Amino acid sequence: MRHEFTSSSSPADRRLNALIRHLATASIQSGTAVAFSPTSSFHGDSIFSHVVLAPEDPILGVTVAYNKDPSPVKLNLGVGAYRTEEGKPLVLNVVRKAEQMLLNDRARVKEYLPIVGIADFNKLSAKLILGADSPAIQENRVTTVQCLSGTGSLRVGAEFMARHYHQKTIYIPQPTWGNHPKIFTLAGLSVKTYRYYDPTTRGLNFQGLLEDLGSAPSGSIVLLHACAHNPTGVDPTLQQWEQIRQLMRSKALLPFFDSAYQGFASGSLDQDAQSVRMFVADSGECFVAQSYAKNMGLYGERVGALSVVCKTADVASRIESQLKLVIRPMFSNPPIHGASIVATILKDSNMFREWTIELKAMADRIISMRKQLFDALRTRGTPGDWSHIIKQIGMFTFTGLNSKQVEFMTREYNIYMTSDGRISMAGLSSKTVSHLADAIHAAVTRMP
Ligand code: PLA
Repeated sequence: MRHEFTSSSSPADRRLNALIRHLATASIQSGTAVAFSPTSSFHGDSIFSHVVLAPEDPILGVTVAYNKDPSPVKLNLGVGAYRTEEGKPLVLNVVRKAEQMLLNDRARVKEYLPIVGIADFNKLSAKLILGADSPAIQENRVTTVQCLSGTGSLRVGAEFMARHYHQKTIYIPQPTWGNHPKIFTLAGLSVKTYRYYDPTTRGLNFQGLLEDLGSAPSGSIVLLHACAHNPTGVDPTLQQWEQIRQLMRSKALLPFFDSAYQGFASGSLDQDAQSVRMFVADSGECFVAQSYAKNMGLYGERVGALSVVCKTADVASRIESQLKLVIRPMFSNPPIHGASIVATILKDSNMFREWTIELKAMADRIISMRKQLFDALRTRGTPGDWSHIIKQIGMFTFTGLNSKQVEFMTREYNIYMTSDGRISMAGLSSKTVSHLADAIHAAVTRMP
């Protein structure tokens, strides 16, 4: 522990020292350190008057704008949050049932959890993503820690790598979820991209991907979307995954899977975990960040897990001890409620089955919305090939609409989406499809 505090070689320490130096210099230069007095703070400018107004988040800011719009026809297709056919947020029945059970259990208390969270939740989460028969789990080579949803799991994993992994460069797909570069940069990693999406085919740029990973320095970290790639909705085929695996293992590239949509791509939890399981089956090491936001509809409960699959049980337990040192000063220990819901559902075979049925229904509704939107554009004779709407998978369609067209649709049709042309299919319903198709048709014909 002593060593932890005195060493100045870790990236976290270096960042902290740089920040302290910067603040000290800035306050001397601007004179704020000397000028401060109780009187000047009452009558003069705020000591924070230099703080500039930050822009809204590119995804969550869409909801902020949507909430301000009084129009009755407004439609929020920004954030990836599931809505029912009635356009309402959905709490799964099985989640309500689990909550009721938890509520009825008078033995439950509100004590702090251990730093790594609920043991059952961690075991069951690893089983869910790696498979019940995973040798890695049986051989105790996996360590899992409960984190704050997918984002928190990614951040904890990244902080660990910045401290303990020899390569500090992470390759992320181009494009990717907008929060990825920020999470990894702030954790102290250096972010580079690999080619992923080809706008001309609206499919995977597989050649570009292989070339870029092929020329990445040996040992680099590679972020992979386990399924339902966000924002493109384009995933490699199983054969392509196998080629990616071989290439990455041959160059000792370290896979960091982001699994935020297990069950949402195909409707099957097992099928959507195949990419991850392929990389675990070869006995190599990897990181996996899981989120229960979408597949269990637990968005605001912030439930997720980080698993590290290691070569040996011994390494796994040492890594866990270090993950605790990352978590303790970050959020101390995770919250109880959401993870208790998940553990209750995962450990009861009937509830688990109920969950898979509700999950499949959500995935199917999204798939049906793809078909309906595609048909509606065809009926209107909207110029262009829209088959990518039904080919892409997961929560989003990457429409190919440009930022001007998006702006037009928001202004004229009160349809809210991210400026890259991504629409959340989960926010669409049979009732709103024609409004969206009208808007896309107008955008494409009036602003080609
Ligand atoms: N990873 C990917 C690929 C995601 O798309 C998201 C969420 C997360 C991780 C993190 O989710 P969590 O922390 O809530 O578990 N992406 C959303 C929401 C659905 C967001 O931007 O926060 C999106 O609209 O892209």
